[in-house]
Amino acid sequence: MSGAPLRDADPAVAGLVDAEVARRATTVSLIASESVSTPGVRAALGSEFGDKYAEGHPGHRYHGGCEVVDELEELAVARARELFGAEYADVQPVSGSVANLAVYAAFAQPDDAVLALSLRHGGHQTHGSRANFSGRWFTPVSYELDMSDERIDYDKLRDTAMFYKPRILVAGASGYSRHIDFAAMRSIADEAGCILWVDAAHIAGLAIAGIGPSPVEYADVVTVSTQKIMRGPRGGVILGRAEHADALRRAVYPFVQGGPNMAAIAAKAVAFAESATSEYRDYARRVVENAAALASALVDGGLRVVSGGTDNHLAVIDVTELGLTGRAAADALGAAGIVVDKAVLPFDPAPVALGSAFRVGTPTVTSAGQTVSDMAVLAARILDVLAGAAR
Ligand code: DSN
Repeated sequence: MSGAPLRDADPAVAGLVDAEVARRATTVSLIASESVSTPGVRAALGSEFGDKYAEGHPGHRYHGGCEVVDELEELAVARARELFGAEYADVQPVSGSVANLAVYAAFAQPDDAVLALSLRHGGHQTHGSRANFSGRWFTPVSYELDMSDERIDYDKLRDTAMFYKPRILVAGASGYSRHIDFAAMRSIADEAGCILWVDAAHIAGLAIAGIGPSPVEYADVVTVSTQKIMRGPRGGVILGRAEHADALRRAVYPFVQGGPNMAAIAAKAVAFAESATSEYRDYARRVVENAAALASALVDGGLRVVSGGTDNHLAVIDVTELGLTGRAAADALGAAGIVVDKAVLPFDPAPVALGSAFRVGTPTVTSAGQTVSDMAVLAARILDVLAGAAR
């Protein structure tokens, strides 16, 4: 309890911070779900707000001394509602996954059917994986991509929804590179009589920049992660229609969470303000341009990109033709300083642990100022490394 700076107080942790800084400086991150938090976000995240307990919501706290954090949370909520165009916002969820848990708590009872994109076709573990609460406590039903174009087949999805009549229809993915037709999703949910939840963790940062469709006007509830394209702190947000406000509020606190991380809420408020600027919109546009350029250069180099390309910040690259597994490709690229995630193809015959693909995303390289011409260089290096690994 020396009060000394980190380097003196804990040389071991300080050394690991240095090692992570060095790792970042010497590698290129193409992890689609990562970006680089801004200096303002980092300052807020390290602020005194992190020490304050504030169970409850503004005006209704369990703890004393919450006058300032009430003001802070109200500011963050107002900014979130304005930025996303939402009737209701809760900025307390500590992560996207926890925000998702709160959505189940608000709208579903144990064993209710929840219809979502299959994990193997680009969905997320909180959308019904048996290894996750969502698959253990609820009844997961999946839809898949169409085999011919590797895109969502909305007619087939409608038939599936009408057959199962789920409690919730989930739109949103971790590995889908095409715009989702939220209007079609709304009409399917209406016909099947279910809640439409859009997990916009990946694409929210594009929607607020006017790039790609915004889910808010169509969905009953939308979940967002602030650390992805938005360059905010690690954390979640729930947006919803006013009619669902009470259920969503109670689902977050007291059902799922105790005291929120007020420093993260401060950092989210900063990120919301920064994301409302023309500078941010320009960055988001460049994220998408870079993803398209990277995917197209990889295709020109002989690789297949799932669905033939990308509309957003990510692409899934098939390495079957090289005789590599996704894991071998990701390992080879990692050893060459290019950090990617291994991935599975839709209809992948390989086990999930290996996969036949890798996923790339461009928020981090774009945050670092890289442009379309840098993507050509990066693609050439990726092709070189994979050719070496395939020998
Ligand atoms: N872990 C995230 C991803 O990489 O897609 C999902 O939230």
